Order: sequence, then structure tokens, then C-alpha cells
Amino acid sequence: MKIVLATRNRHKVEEIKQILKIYLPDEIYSGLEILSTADFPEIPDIYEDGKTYYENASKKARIVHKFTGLPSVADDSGIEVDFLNGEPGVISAVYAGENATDDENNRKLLKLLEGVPIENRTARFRCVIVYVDGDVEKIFEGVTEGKVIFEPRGDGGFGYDPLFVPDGFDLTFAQMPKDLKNRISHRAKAIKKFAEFISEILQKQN
Ligand code: ITT
Repeated sequence: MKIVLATRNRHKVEEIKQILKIYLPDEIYSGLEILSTADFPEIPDIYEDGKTYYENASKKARIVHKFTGLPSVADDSGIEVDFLNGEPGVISAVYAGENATDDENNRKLLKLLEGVPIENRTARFRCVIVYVDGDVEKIFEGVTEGKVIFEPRGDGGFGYDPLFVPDGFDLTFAQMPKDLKNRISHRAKAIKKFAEFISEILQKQN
């Protein structure tokens, strides 16, 4: 079976593949051909104008399914900071501007949290995964709670990882070994549910 990951974010592609490898039985993972938007140059850029993660993920999965004819899986995700009333949330990727780098987004977030003590820096990462194949649409969600620290730590991961320490840990997502982030992250929780769903489909086919 082929599936297409409807994302242009290469970090997400890498993480989703690693998480699927953790949660799918070996015989299913090895029979799965995991493609991504990068394999289909004809797919246009997708403008993310949704007000919710679901709207954006559903739009990405539907467009990629339309162009490829293959089961498509989109991820829309973001960080929600309580002190900022849930911002940046759905606009996490473009918080500091349309073409903002991760570094610019992180600096904006730190500036808005200047002077805020650690106990008030609570936040969560949320990931919404949408699977589309023909008339079938399925939604899977994962959330990981934690805090935004005072300065970036670590070189791993992407996005806001250097600023986020998940509850129960001392390391940021960017300091952790990849396979630890990929067991406890918002994306891991959502993809674990997707892996259960896809395993069932594939087992029925065999
Ligand atoms: P696609 O839309 O092509 O999938 P994108 O990076 O634009 O790629 P989103 O619109 O879903 O994806 O934006 C998600 C942003 O939220 C992402 O760019 C990061 O800034 C942040 N984010 C999501 N998951 C993250 C993670 O695991 N670690 C750090 N930051 C994350």
C-alpha cells in the first residue's frame, strides 16, 4: 500500500516515518510505501487559511489526494501558550510573518513572554492528523503539555522545539534523542492512533 504525507515540512516527514516504524508491526511497515508531497511536483502550494488545525489538515489531505489518487495523510500542528490566550496555535508556522524562520518565530514568542515567570509559561503542542481516501476521512489528535523556557536549548528537532520542555522532563524537545521525542510528542500520540487505524485496514485486506 502507498500513502502520501501531505506536507512540505521535511522534519514532519522524517518524524512521521519514525513514529510509524515504532507503532506499526514490522510486516506492515515494510509493506507500506510512504511518499510525500515532494514526490509529486505537480501539487501546487496549498494556502492554509483555515481557522482550525482540522480545517487546514483536511484541506491539505484532500488536495494531495485529488492530485495523487492515493490515500493521503496531512498534519496540522502548533504550540498553544496559555499566557498568550492560546497563541500562536494554528498560525505557529507564520507567527513572525509569512516567510518567518523558526528562529524568528522563537524570538517573537520569547519577546512576548519577557518577564513572565516559569509557572505562568504553560503551553502545549497539538497535532491533528487527517487521513483522506475517496469518501473516507479520519481525524486523529495528540497533545503534549509542557512549558516554554527562557532561552533556546538544543539543536535537534525543528520549530519551537528548543523552547519547549514537556512535563516530567528536564530536556527540551530539541535536546532529546529523536526516538524519545517520537514517543512522547503530540505527533507521536496522533500518529499512534493513525497507525492502529491503518493496521486494521491492511489486516482486513490480507
Ligand atoms: P506543512 O503545512 O507543509 O505540513 P508547516 O511547517 O507549514 O508544514 P503547519 O502549518 O502545521 O506545518 O505549522 C506547524 C508549525 O508548528 C511548524 O512550522 C512549527 O513551527 C510548529 N510545530 C509543529 N509541530 C512541532 C514540533 O513537533 N516541534 C516544534 N514545532 C512544531
